[in-house]
Amino acid sequence: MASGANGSEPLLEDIEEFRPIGEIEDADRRRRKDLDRESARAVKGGATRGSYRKLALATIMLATVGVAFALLITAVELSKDDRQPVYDLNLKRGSPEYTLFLASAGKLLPPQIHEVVLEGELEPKGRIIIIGDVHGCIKEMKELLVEAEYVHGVDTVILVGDLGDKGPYPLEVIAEARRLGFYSVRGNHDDKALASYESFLAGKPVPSKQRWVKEMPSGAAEWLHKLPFTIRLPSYGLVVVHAGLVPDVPLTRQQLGDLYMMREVVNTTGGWRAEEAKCDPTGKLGPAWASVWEGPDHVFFGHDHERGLQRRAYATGLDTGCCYGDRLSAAILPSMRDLRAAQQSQSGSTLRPSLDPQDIKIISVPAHEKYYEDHDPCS
Ligand SMILES: [Mn+2]
Repeated sequence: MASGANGSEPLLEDIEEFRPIGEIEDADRRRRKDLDRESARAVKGGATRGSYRKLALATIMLATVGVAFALLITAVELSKDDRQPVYDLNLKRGSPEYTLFLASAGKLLPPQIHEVVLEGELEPKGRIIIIGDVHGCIKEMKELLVEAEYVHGVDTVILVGDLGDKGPYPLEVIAEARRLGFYSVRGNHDDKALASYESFLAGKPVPSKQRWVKEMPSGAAEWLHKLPFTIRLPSYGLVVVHAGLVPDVPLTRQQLGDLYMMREVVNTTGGWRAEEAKCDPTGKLGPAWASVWEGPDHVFFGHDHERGLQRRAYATGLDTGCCYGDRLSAAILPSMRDLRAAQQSQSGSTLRPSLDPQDIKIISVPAHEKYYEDHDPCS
């Protein structure tokens, strides 16, 4: 690993923690082989003493110990893996582009896939500002914060992911997000950046779109690596995710690839299935997932600049294509204190289970220029 600003190597340590199942099985097989060899040696020693009974007993005991040991190791490895129960990455999609996007997921999983931010972690007077796909547009991000009258240390900012690529200042966006303590979820481009960074560290070629990762400080890479796939704020009844959620599937059963890639859903006999129509030549274009999402959580997301701003009863899409020369947008939610006060004065009741769309204020600023032309139908 290239030595970064602080010279530490936690990224690789973290990766080690999330070894793919295949590797775990290989290690287990190796252990079993070693045990077999030990067992064979014991058998040999026993035979020279000429006692077949002792030999058989030793073999059985060793085999038992071996099996018990192997089971114990497997159990320990599996229990380590409990945090990531169902991450089939949907590699069966068939489209080579689709699998390309999932280059790093699975070996560079964050320590926390689904982060929860409790009310006690928010400033009581602070608002929630959720910002759409920034893609390196640092000027517009700063202008949007001014437009939002963002107060550092009071308001909570959450980015919907895709911080880099396409736009001109990916490293500055990451640095500013870290400096100001923003939350962010992982977007498909953050994932690609991580995969490219790993390639760079390993001395392998880096795709031209991610050349910027070669300048990325190790601390920034580590920060990027830790971004969860979803952030939930139970007090607001909201979830932030980069691309979307499949209706009727619990958060922890959602496929990781879908969380940062899906745009549409297709209704099947087994329920809804995520699609990324542009990336799947065989896929039939289904409805936008947000149009069939029925809550109860209100989902804020990005990734779908072609549909632009989406305002649904239980979902708000915030990718308004800043890097394509359109706009950078944000949703602003009142502080919990103000939200409670307003709702109590309206109905005298306690907080509704989900956000009312009228509590969500949308702001945006125009892009300074068109930074990127979309030649890649899959991004
Ligand atoms: Mn995206």
